[in-house]
Amino acid sequence: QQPQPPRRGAFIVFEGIDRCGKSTQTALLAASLPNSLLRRFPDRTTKTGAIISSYLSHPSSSSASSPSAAATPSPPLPDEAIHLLFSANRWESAASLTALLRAGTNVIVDRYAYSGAAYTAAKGGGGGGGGVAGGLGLEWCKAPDRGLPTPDLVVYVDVAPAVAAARAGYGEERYERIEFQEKVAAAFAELRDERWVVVDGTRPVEEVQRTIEKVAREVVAKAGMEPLREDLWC
Ligand code: FDM
Ligand code: MG
Repeated sequence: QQPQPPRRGAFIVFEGIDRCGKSTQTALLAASLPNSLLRRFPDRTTKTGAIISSYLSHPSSSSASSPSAAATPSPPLPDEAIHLLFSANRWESAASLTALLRAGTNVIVDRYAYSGAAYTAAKGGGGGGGGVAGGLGLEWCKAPDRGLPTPDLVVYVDVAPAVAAARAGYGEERYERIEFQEKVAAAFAELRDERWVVVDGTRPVEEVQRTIEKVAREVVAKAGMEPLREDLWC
């Protein structure tokens, strides 16, 4: 028998609209799944992350007149520019994610490229449908993330925007408005692929957790037999 290389880890992505319960569920899964590590996007600890974090903390209507920018007000970031920063923020981590996965760690991430495409496409005319290739159409939005590590599983935590809006802390950040979140949800629906599992985020936390843990364990068992792919949306 040849010595076996270490089994690779599984790459598990959580997606959903704001306040759907992703952060709770990613933390619970990371705590219950052996040999796993939790990351989140945007990663606000890097240089691009600091710009993104500041962008998100301003309400969309008054981004140019923030008191903290009073001395030298900088113009608001165009939608295209912030979109590319979110993507760059993922590319900054791509090599370290693949290294962890190859070394056998299961990597769980709270948001990924699907959020990147869905949130920007939602600005570009509702769901990004209609085969729009330019502007902020869905294909344009997906392009910068092409070739990132491909998840083995995307857990979509499904909660209606009106339900999410009633949860604590809603409205603190830029995108947390019901009408916008409806468009984000429509764009997410267009991004669904064979790796997605949709879970009902209105069920009790423990029930959602058990459902996710069961799927995740199956994916972890299978991931060890398949090569890691770095061909997202290629
Ligand atoms: N978001 C997140 C984007 O618009 N693009 C992206 O690529 C990512 C990863 O940032 F409203 C949005 C989604 C959300 C906000 O994320 C911050 P959290 O997970 O809600 O903190
Ligand atoms: Mg949020």
